[in-house]
Amino acid sequence: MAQSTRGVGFMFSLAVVAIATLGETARAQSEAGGTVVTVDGVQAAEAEQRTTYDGCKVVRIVPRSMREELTALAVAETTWFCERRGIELDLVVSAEGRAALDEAGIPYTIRVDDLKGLIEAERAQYDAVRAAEENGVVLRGDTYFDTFRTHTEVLARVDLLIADHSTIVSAAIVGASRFGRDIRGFSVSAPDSPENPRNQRRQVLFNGTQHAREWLSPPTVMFIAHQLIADFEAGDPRVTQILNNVEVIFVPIINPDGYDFTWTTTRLWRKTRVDNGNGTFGVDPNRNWGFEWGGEGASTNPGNDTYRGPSPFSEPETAALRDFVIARPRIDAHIDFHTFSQLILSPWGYTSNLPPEPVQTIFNRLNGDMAREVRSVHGMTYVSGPSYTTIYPASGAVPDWAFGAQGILSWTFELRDTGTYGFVAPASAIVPTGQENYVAVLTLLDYIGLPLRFTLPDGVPAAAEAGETTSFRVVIDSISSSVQSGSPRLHSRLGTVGPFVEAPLSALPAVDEYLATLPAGECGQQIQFSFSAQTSTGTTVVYPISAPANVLGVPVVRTLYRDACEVNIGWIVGAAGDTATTGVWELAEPQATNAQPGQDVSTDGTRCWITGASAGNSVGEFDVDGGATTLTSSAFSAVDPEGGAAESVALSYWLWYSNDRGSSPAQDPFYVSISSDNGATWQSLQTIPANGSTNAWVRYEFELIGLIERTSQMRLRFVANDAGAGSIIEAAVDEVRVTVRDCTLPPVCEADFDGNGTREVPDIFAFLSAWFAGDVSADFDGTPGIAVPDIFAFLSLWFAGC
Ligand code: 0X9
Ligand code: ZN
Repeated sequence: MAQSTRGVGFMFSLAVVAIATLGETARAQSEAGGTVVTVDGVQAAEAEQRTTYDGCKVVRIVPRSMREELTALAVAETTWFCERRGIELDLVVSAEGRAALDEAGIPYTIRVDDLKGLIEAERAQYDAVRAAEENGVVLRGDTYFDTFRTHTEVLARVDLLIADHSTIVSAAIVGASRFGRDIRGFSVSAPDSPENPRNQRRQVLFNGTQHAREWLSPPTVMFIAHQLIADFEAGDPRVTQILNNVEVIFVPIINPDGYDFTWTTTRLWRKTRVDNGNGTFGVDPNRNWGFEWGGEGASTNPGNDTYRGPSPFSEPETAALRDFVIARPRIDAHIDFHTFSQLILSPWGYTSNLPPEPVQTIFNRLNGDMAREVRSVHGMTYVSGPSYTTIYPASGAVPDWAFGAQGILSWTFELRDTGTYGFVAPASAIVPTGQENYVAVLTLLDYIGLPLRFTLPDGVPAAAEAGETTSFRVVIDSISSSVQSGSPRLHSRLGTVGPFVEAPLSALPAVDEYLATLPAGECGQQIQFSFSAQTSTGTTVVYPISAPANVLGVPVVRTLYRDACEVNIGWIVGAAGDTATTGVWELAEPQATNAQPGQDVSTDGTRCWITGASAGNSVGEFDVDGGATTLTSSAFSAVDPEGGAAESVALSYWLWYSNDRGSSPAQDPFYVSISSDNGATWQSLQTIPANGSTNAWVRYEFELIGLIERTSQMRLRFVANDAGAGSIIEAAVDEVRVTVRDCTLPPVCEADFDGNGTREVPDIFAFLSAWFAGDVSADFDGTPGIAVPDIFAFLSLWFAGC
């Protein structure tokens, strides 16, 4: 991802802003009494002073000077980000605060209009789910993920998991918080056995909730655990393999004092609850870890949201987790779950330097793999990269300590969303967020647990061309072994039966990369395949893990039309009504920004159609502004010269769409229409809804049968629109294809003598006139020559019908 906005304008880390007193919500109004969720162990006094966020909005400010930034921070109730990737600053500001901004002449845009309403709706949702649960207690039911859960409820569920799955789930005690709340979790692994003792397996640690207000974090940790247990118990081969080799440790909440406080009192509390003695409370646990503690991106101001604490590990919570990790030298990997911004962040946070090789490559590859896995589930984009350059400098964060001091591969995950709901995610986000992160962590667990891990960096090819071989990359890597040179194999067959044919994978120059080449197949066939490789000690690993019972597959198609979008073969930019002033479509090599791709998708060439290819000085410089920009493709044919009317013909293209990276995100849909009369009339083909921004290349495929008449004068039209001010809109199109997927030609109906598609009486007359004329087309009896038996042969076909 490009950092085009970094260094532009004014951007100061919170550490610089030592005079700001954020985080105390002293100015946010509090109310006494009211409906208060009582949480075990919380002092009644705390519960009485609920912060109501009356009149508060989340506003986005683009400070033009350090003075403006300081003023904005000083009037804010709290911060609303971690995504400080550019010059924007998102803050929670009350009505008085906004008046102060107005007075100071600091412009702002509204990100969340009714914060109080959002928080109240969240509580109402919880109350409704809780009321429906028997005795208000979280039992063994499936409503657990229907809402957010208190610390007490989370621990009750942990106890149930241990009790209900005692052979695979064990307790894991971390310690206690400053105010005596339990910090504990559990571990999941295959049952202990003499041949495979549990205490010799590798370990991976997942924890949540260093930051109290990030409520999507504990259910995500819990969801991953539940899914792992369920898949293991269902006999899933991949999870079985993983849990035979790895013990996965889950600690859903490591800052329970802060977490309880967000339930009872101040919903947007971030830190721990220690009394700093100067009227302020709390240390940021994620600035308290003792590796390069107190460097860039950590505050010395106790009132600040990123206060590092008086000394490294001054907080019982971080000290307890530190001791827990040190006592477990088999922990190889760790993820600390936060919200929000959809990021996968690897070390370092304290410096822009990159980790040494070969770990740098390992981090890069796993970053990309995990982001790709996330996207494969619900299409969500999680941007990945080293912390410092991907978001901002942060010293004393857990991944730097885990990696720097303990050699553990460690990440910060920032879960959904990108700011629409921010910390106050709807409960309906719990399950999808859990699902997409589950598959991401599986690839990490594969890496830790398997002697060799296979990944396909470009995925399985969408289709293979009839009569041609198809090549794609395979990565085979390992944390513990090395690949026996020459051992990687492709096992493939044409069709779904018969033996698999073995062929070696050829090594590519890039580390751990190989090229697999599928044999040429016939249109309509399915090519099935799997891989194998050996470690240097002779262990064979196959992929997919259950091959040959389960293998991968690629359909063989016949391409009728292809435009790789490298040269303009007749596309038209612009249409009546277009008013866009920047970001007009062009055919060019794209330059990466936060919102647009850095590369096209076709394997040959480097160009694609894009709304302003240039990155410019900021993400908003060359995006679509001022209205619509229309792109109309050249005319193409969707008619198969060899095919029949019922043949399956697919239209496909790759599309990138981004509309959620600016200050008014998710406002504008993107439209695709199709014409079969050379653009005279159009019908809608696809609309990407305002909230459907992909920020990624996605391939779309449409069956044309039943959708539109197939002619030799088809056209596509793509419309990107920037209706509202402040939105960042970027779109790109590449690789337009028309393919025949089902290549079996329709049976010929011989009784339809005139070939008009139906068998009717006129076919008899047509036949008879050919017969009288002595035409060879009237020869139906198999013996040469046109004679009376041909009439009987034709009539019996005609009566039989088609
Ligand atoms: O600032 C943080 O602690 C994290 N963001 S948040 O908005 N959840 O507070 C990001 C920390 C990333 N730092 C490292 N991985 N070093
Ligand atoms: Zn956080």
